[in-house]
Amino acid sequence: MHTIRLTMAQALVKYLAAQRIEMAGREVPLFEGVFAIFGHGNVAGMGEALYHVQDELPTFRAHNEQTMAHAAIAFARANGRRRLMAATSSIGPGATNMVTAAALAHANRLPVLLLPGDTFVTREPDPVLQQVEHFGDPTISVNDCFRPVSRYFDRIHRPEQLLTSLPQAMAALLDPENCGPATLALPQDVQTFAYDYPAAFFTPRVHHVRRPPPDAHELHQAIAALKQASRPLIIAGGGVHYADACEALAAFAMARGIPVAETQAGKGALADSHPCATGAIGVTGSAAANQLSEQADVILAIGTRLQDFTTGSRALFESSDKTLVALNVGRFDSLKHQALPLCCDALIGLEQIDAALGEWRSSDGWREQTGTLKREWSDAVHRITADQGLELPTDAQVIGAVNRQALDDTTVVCAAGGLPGELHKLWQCSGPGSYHVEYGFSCMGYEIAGGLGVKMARPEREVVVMVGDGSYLMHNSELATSVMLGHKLVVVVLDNRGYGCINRLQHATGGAGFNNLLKDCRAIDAGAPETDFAAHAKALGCESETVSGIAQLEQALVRARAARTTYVIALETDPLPSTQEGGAWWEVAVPQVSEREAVNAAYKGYREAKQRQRH
Ligand SMILES: Cc1ncc(C[n+]2csc(CCOP(=O)(O)OP(=O)(O)O)c2C)c(N)n1
Ligand SMILES: [Mg+2]
Repeated sequence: MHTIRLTMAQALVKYLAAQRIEMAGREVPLFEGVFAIFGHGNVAGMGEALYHVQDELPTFRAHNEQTMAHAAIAFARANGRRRLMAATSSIGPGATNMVTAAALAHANRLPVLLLPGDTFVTREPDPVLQQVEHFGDPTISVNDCFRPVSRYFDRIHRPEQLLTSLPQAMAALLDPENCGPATLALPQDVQTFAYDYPAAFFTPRVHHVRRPPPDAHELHQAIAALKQASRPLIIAGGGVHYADACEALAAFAMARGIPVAETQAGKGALADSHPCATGAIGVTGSAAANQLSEQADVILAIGTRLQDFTTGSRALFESSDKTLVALNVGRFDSLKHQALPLCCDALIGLEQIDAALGEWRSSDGWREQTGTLKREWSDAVHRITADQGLELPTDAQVIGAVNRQALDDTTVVCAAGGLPGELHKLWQCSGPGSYHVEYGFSCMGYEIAGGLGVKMARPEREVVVMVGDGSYLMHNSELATSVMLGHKLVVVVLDNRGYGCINRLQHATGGAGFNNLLKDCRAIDAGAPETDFAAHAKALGCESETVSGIAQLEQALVRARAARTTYVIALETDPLPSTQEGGAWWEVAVPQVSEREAVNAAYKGYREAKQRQRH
């Protein structure tokens, strides 16, 4: 047998560089590259190995392990889960910094290969710098924190374990049903151990993402349910995008006269101009989609996890006279909410349903109602997002400005705060790829790093990151990475001086303003610092400016587009208003007893609202 003598780390990167995938008829590398922050846990082993493969597998230096992994995850999502990145860290804090990113990828069913360094398997120098010693179990290291947030986890104790572990890791990353983070913990000594690897292990391999077909019985049941429907509705989730089924969905909805509502991950499946596009569904949904969901007789949920924001905490479309069909590539999701399961690939499922439906269409009245509600909602959006000339504009008005300035190839990126809800309700999508909001984990600090990952995946697109002051202050350092790599972002910072959405939630649950807006926080007499976001971004190498009001913002966006490097625009906004139109109830637990009358009143309202919830 022909063998090649390599260290474990050299073999690992050589294998990654040999993985390929077909995208749009073209064979391309599966891995774009590796984000890396080195320390003693990976610099000698992984660092040396990566140095030699820079042409096939580039290394990108970032500024924070969590956010570099966020960028890697965003890259995979913007590539429809078909192209990937890896992230390698040192041991200890570098490794645990990536745990949050692993959880984010897990919740969103997005692939990322995490390669944290680990302590010596020989244990000879123990305890090494940054080792957490577990008194009762020396086999545990901090990397065991990755287990509950990884779809695949292994610790490579011997170099030859790569031969069996790497193919499994690749399968987990590319499996549409169990897609998520794969973590290979790499003890620093084992990274450097040599082994005679079979040369065949490094033969280029072209991967293919499986498209599981439906079970005949489940398909039959789903078709029978749809054929009886006169008021059908489709909920489109992220799975529609990942199955590349957006076009098929648009054609199916049009031909059959079915309104389509979208989840956060599904948004953009249809362009807003599509006659069947009724906007967002759920807690942050459009009045059109939510009203239609209440009145629908059959709901076909495609590629969605049916999380609380989609179902209004199970109070939105849960009446017993409704049939829910859950078309999902994962059995786990297809069984939720007592749905009729249709467990298969979204594209194949749609094609087979369509082929069996004959002349069936929704009722004339339903299609008319869809058109009316769509028009009414569209008018509302224009009204809500119009410039009112306010000194402190609302989030909605800022969204209007950014949306008016956006091009067809603009992608808006966001994750946490008040913005995701407002964007879900109000952002008008030009089609697939135009909307990238991380709302499975809604992780503050994903925004800028996520924007970087999107830009790396789709350099031809304009990437606009919308971010609150809180999220910006939590993680902003990948701005410097975007400047360094020449991946230009446009970043709009909405400074409402605090955690605006949580302040609103606090009041809605009867609480007093406390520890959210900066003015309500413990501080010395001089008060909280007034952060100069434009100056901060400039210090990181970006171009930047501060503007006041919507008109100035729109002019600044034009300058930002013309700029060569990442451009940050900061403006002050009003923390109090949020869009009241549309929306649905969301369950947030309210204290059962309190000395505050407002809390007791909120609890009463909470109990009443829970009556509508079905289990
Ligand atoms: C990492 C993380 N910590 C805490 C939260 C809870 N949380 C959600 S939004 C938010 C405030 C965000 O503030 P900002 O970015 O300024 O947006 P705003 O609410 O003001 O629109 C907080 C604390 C979270 N989602 N993620
Ligand atoms: Mg804020």
